Amino acid sequence: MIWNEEAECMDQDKREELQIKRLQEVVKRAYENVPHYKNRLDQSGVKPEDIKTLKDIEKLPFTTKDDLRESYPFGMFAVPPRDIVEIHTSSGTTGKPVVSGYTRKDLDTWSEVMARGLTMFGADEDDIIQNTHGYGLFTGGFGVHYGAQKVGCTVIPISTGQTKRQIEIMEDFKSSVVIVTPSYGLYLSEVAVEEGLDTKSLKLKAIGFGAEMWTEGMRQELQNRFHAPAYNIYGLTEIMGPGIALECPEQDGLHIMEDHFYPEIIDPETHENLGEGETGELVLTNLTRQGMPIIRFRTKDLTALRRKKCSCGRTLIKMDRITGRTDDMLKVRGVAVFPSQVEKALLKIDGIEPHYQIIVTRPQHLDEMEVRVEASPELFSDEVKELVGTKKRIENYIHDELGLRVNVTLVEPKTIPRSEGKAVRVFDKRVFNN
Ligand code: DLL
Repeated sequence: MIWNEEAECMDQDKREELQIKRLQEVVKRAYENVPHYKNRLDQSGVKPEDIKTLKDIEKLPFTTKDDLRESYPFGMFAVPPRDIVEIHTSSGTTGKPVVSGYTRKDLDTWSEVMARGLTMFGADEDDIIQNTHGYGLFTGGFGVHYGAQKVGCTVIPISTGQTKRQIEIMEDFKSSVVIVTPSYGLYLSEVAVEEGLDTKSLKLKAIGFGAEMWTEGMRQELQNRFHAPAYNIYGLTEIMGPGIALECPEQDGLHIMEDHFYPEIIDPETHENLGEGETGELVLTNLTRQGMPIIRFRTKDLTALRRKKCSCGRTLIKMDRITGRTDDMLKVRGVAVFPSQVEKALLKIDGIEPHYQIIVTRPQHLDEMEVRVEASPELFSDEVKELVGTKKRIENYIHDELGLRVNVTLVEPKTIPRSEGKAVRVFDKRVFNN
């Protein structure tokens, strides 16, 4: 089944005509309504009228996460605030997160692209979707919800956590599709076994998973444990949320919804555009978004684009699954974490040195984050009670900063190696590239 055959199977020449028309419109709208874009285009000496072909997009300046942060909270909106009907923010950051605003029409687009993806997974009106993504400022919950309702599925908006209850509901409500982050999916399957459930009896039709990096091995595990195919979902808050690219039954790359999001791959160092099949940083442009159109957003995600004939019949370009990032952002249990946020929390606390390490592991398939911090000599000579109190305080500060519970270990003074160049603070022991 294909949700929107006209858009998804369109002849490439025709699609390019549509893309250039939409690109011209969106650049004009951004230029006329968003001061940031007017300034940037003026500085680069580019006028919206200069965009005559798709290749001309390369003349436009990039947009970065910092640009979006600087326009906090509503500076990137291209419509009056009253036309914005929903807001989400990027996960993990307190202080100044990235705000994403949607008009009614943008929510329709979001529903449309997610409906296309869920249809790729084989979902239809007869399906019951258990959505374990968080409902809230994170885009995962609502994005999947809108798409599933557009398809006409029955949605169980259970959100994250309550793992035993998730299992009970899967069994009792006979959920036929579950949406998870890969690590949560594996944890869920483990708890299911512990609870004595025979996962074969669930009769799951499909698993949709995304929001963080994963390995082919993890996908196989998920499929084996739940006896159902697992399909990749990609997206990011800045551009919309989940639904930018999704996997079809081939399970070999994700179809990008090119009529709404224009993809490019650049060399992250030279910023030059790379050719098909070459791995680099994904850059995305909103072609149809009204509330907050973003032009040439540097996602920092590493992938390659491939335009090959797909057995599913869709002509939408495919991207490889994400295997890395160009910055130090980590995703821990689906939450975006920058080491600088941990540092910010540590600086608020007396009795510790500014030397730390972040260690991320995945025991039992669920991410664990440990922060090792050096105690000051004074603190270290104090009583155990003091040390325990400081440990708890750091854990609470980090929780406030990241929205994530971590384990803090206070280590002896001068035991964290000093670096002479760029400090290596993050030890991500999860493996993503196999
Ligand atoms: O994670 C949106 C989403 C929700 C996607 C639910 C899929 C399912 P953010 O929190 O803004 O948005 O994080 C975006 O997460 O730039 C990637 O680094 C990473 N990411 C998202 N999907 C995948 C995926 C949502 N399928 C950032 N594979 C992105 C690998 C992913 N990484």
